[in-house]
Order: sequence, then C-alpha cells, then structure tokens
Amino acid sequence: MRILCLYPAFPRTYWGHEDALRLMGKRSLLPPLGLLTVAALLPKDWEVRLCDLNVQALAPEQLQWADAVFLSGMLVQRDSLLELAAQARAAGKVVVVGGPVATTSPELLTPYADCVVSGEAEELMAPLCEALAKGAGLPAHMAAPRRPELRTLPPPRYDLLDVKAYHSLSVQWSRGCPFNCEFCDIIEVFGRHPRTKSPAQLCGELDAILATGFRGTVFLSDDNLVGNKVETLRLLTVLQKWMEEHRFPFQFYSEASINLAASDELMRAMVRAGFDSVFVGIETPSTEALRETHKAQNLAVDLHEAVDKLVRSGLDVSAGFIVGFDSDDQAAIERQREWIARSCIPQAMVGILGALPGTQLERRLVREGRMLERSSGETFGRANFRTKMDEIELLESYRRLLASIYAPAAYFERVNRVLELRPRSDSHFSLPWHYALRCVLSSMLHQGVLGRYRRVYWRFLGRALWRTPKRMARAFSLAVSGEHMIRYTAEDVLPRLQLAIEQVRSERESKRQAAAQLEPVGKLRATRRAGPRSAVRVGEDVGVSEFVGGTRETESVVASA
Ligand code: B12
Ligand code: SF4
Repeated sequence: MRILCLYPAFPRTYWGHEDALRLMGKRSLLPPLGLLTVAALLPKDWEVRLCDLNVQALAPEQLQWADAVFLSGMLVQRDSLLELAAQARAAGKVVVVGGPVATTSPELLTPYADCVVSGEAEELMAPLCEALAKGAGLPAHMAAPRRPELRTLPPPRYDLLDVKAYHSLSVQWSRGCPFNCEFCDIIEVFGRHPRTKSPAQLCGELDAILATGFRGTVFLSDDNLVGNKVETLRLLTVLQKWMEEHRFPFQFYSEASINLAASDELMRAMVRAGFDSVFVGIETPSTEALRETHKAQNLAVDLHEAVDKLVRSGLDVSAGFIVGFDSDDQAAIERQREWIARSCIPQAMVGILGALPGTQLERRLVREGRMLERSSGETFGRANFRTKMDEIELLESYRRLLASIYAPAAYFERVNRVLELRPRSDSHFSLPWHYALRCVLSSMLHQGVLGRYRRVYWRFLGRALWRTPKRMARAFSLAVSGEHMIRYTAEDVLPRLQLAIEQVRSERESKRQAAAQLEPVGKLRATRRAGPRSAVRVGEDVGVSEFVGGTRETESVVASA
C-alpha cells in the first residue's frame, strides 16, 4: 500500500513567523508531528511519503504514486485542506483525514473524505489499516474509543522530512493539562490528567532526530510541559544526561503554565537540560477576566514577577494574550497594553477571544444565545459570538494595542529588557557558525539597511552591544523574530482590523436604514430564528440550528429595531 501524507498550507499569521523564517533561509517553523506519528503506526511493509505544502508544492506525480492520501490540519488550514481533499478525490484516491479539525469539527470534513478520524488515532490505526488493505468497508467516521497510553508508541517518522526546510523539529512528551480554562479545547480533547511518555522513549525520539542530521531547536509539543511536574522533573534529569552525552546538539522550548515560575527546581532543571525559552498563557492581567475564564493558576501569582523570574532563570518568555472577555472594557484593554509594554515579553501573541468548537465557552455562549458562527480558527479578526463589549470599541482597542506593542521602538525596548535581565548564558548549544553568520548578515541587511525601522534597529544593537555584549547571539535572534511581528502587524493585521471596523460600521448603517424602512419587528424576529448564518461556507451547514443567536445582520436589525 502507498500512503501519501499531505499537510495543508497555513495562512500567514503571527504564529507562522514567515518573515523571520525568510531571513533565516527556512521554509516552515515546525513539521506536522501528527502525520509523522500516524505514519509510524502504519504496517512496516507500506510505503509512506510526506508532502508539507508549507515547504513544497504538491506535484501531480506524488498524487499519482499514492493509493491513499492521509490529511491532517487545524481549522485555520481548512481551505487548503479541503482543496487537497478534492484534488485527491478527483485523482481517484482514498482520502483519510485526522488531526485537530477532524477531532473538533468532523462534520466539516465528512463530505470531502472517505474517512474522518476524530481524536488520538493510536488505537484506531490497526482497524483503519485493515479496512484500507481490504479496499472496502472504510467507515465515514471513526472516533477514538479512549485516550491512549503514550508509553508504547514508536518514534515519529522523522526520516520522511526534509529537515533543512524547518526552523525547529518537534517531539511530544505529554498530552493533556490539569487546568480548566473555559476557552480551551485541549482539555476537552486530551483530558485533564496529563499522560506522559517514558524518559527513555523521549530520548529514543531525540536519537531518531539526531539520525536525520538535524541540529538546532526542538519544540516539546506539549499542551503544558509542567502538567505533571513529578514526571517532567524525572524527564529533565534524564534529558540533561542525554544532552551531555551527545554534546548538546539541540536547544529546547515548550509551552507551560505560569505556575512553572513557582518552582525553582523545575526552572533550574529545564535550563540545565538545554531549554532556553517557554511559551506561557498569560491571557490578561485583569483579575475579573481571569476569574471569568477559570484561569485560577494565573490569579495565584504576580504575573510580572513570575515572567521576570522565568527570564532571570534563563528562560525567555513568549506569551498568549486575549482581549474580548465579558468583563473587558476599553480601560481594561488599555491596562493590558501597558502591562505588555512594561513586560519582558517581546513576542506577545494577542488574539480576540474566540469560542472554539467543543469548549466550555462555546457551550455557555450557546446557552446564552450569543453564538454567531462556528470558529474559523482565526484569532485576529471578529469574534464569532456576540461580545459584551461594543464590537467597534473592542476592535479599536485591540487595534490600538497591537499598533502600540509592535511599534518597532516598543518591541526592541522589550528585547533590551530581556537581554538585561537574562543571566549570562552558560548554554553549551551553538548554531553552526556559517548558519549563525548568515542570520546576522541577513538581519543587518534586511532590518538595518533596507528596513523601515533601521534607526531603531541600530540603536537597539548599540545598546545591546554596550550593556549586554555577551548576549549578542540572543539579541540577533530576537531581532530577527521581531521582523515578522513588526512587519505582519503593520502590513496585514492593522489594515485587516481597520477593514473589520468599517465592515461593522457599514453593517450597522445598512441595518439602521433597513429598520427605518419599517420592517415589522415580528417578521424580523422570525427571520432571526430561521435565517442562515452570514458566514456559512460550503459544507458548513451541519449543526447550524444550535447557534440560536442567528446572523450578525439579523442580530443588529433586531437590536436597532
Ligand atoms: C505545535 C502546535 C502548533 C504549531 C504548529 C506546528 C505544525 N506544523 O503543525 C504552531 C506553534 C505553529 C501552532 C500555531 C497555531 N495553532 Co497550534 N498547536 C500546536 C499543539 C500545541 C501541538 C500539535 C502537535 O504537534 N501535536 C502532536 C500530535 C502527535 O498530535 P496531533 O497533531 O493531534 O495528532 C494526533 C491526532 O490528531 C491524530 N491525527 C493527526 N493527524 C492525523 C491524520 C490522519 C490521517 C489520522 C488518521 C490521524 C491523525 O493522530 C495523532 C496521534 O494521536 C496543539 C495542541 C495539541 N495538543 O494538539 C495546538 C493546536 C493544534 N493549535 C491550535 C491553534 C488554534 C493554533 C493557532 C491558530 C494559534 C492559536 N492558538 O490561536 C496557530 C495557527 C498556525 C498558523 N501558522 O496559522 C489549536 C487547533 C484548534 C483547532 N481545532 O483547529 C490547538 C489544538 C491548540 C489550541 N486549542 O489552541 N500550533
Ligand atoms: S493552561 Fe493552557 S492548556 Fe491548560 S487548560 Fe488552560 S489554556 Fe488549556
């Protein structure tokens, strides 16, 4: 049997770091670990190939070669995913889709695939392969019967990758998170009891990466690295030994909850094992909003102090933030802006609150009749539910916040602060000199010579050289990351937000005019109950009835009537 694994293209987002990758000569940030994991579970005599659309275009011969196509992806990749599924079907191939979107919204995919696989696929692979081999009896939908144990999994098929194309490779140590944030779909899918692999198993995966020739950064693709602190501490001890034995070929980063900062022992162990940064969910400094979203772990600490402590211990912090909580108003978002501006977090991923499918938040909003449309996975546009805050005020506050924190001077000020707080690095990891040199020269050329913010850039480098000369490698690496955050904000996000603001204004105006033409309110109410959602796309009609809130248009007509 010949299986072609296809990974759909991402749209340009903050997370993709596209402009920074360009300066580094890389094509994608991370590989599709779900597909590599699934590929490792196929019968040994099956042939497998991978085409990641973020790295290379799909050639017709690749499709012709395959008997079946395996697709994976998140909601934000849906357009590309559906296009690939249609292409594969048109070529007469069997199409199987799994991954985040197949898990949370299988109904979006069933019309386009022969089989949609929801949930963690480990225990489904044997029956799936059996049905594929027989060439008949493939069920339209398969759902994982339970959350599998991770301790018997083989290493993902890293050998399928063109490793040079990726900035980082990834391994996964655990799944699940013990916390209970209302907007989070992780806990719905992966549960609140973190399951881990064994330390030896993880080291086996690192051996497999080493065998590909890759040297560089490795992302521990966990929902929360410190979800099970005891097991993670055990891992870190073994990992440190493995790294010493292999002369520190990698540098690690991961995602963790902020309570990591309360454990000196864990932070020290992470740094000793080769971690140099961590992504944390700060969400908001507003205690009302944190309470509202059940983010208790963030209420238990002083957030600025916790971030500083992580940086002081040797872990750079990037963080997720959210605007648009029910308790938010313009003043709260302004406080959030100030909070970020004073922080040591150069890369603050700020999104508008969205209700992802299957989350507690979505269930509450459905109960409250506030859902407008199913989430598209897009966190930088309009909310998919009726916000408590006036929508124009929310979009304008959000726009101001992003414009301010990604003004070049503000970004580089936060980077200088990190460099000054960080301890002198005793990391044994270093990039190959020719690659590091390429990044430095490319940064100087694109940011320092051709860049629109070149004066700020040189001032930043001057201060870094003067005050923190031993940390210049990190200064360049954060400067390169800044290229994407600054450029993408100015070129893409701010104009898109401005458009969204104008769209809301014009929707309001046309509804005001429609209401003025004296449509009977009763008739409008009936439309509101029966009317289709404004943003429904092909194949999206399943489950519309649960979004009692109706369309944006009918909502505002009724409101103004
Ligand atoms: C790593 C990661 C990323 C990486 C992406 C790397 C990459 N190339 O894919 C980065 C950092 C770039 C990223 C970005 C984003 N991400 Co992300 N990310 C993750 C994370 C933490 C881990 C994914 C992973 O590696 N899992 C490990 C593998 C082994 O698991 P898996 O992919 O689920 O695969 C299993 C099953 O799904 C299934 N399976 C998967 N594929 C297939 C295919 C077939 C054929 C079969 C049969 C089975 C199958 O079997 C596998 C084994 O059980 C997840 C959280 C999570 N735990 O899933 C979020 C997650 C996938 N991301 C998410 C989101 C929303 C985003 C962003 C939009 C940002 C945001 N949070 O707002 C951006 C968008 C990206 C962009 N550029 O536009 C959501 C997706 C929700 C959804 N339903 O679509 C998740 C679930 C987390 C969350 N709730 O925020 N992300
Ligand atoms: S800490 Fe992160 S992963 Fe855990 S429940 Fe909250 S948002 Fe989800």
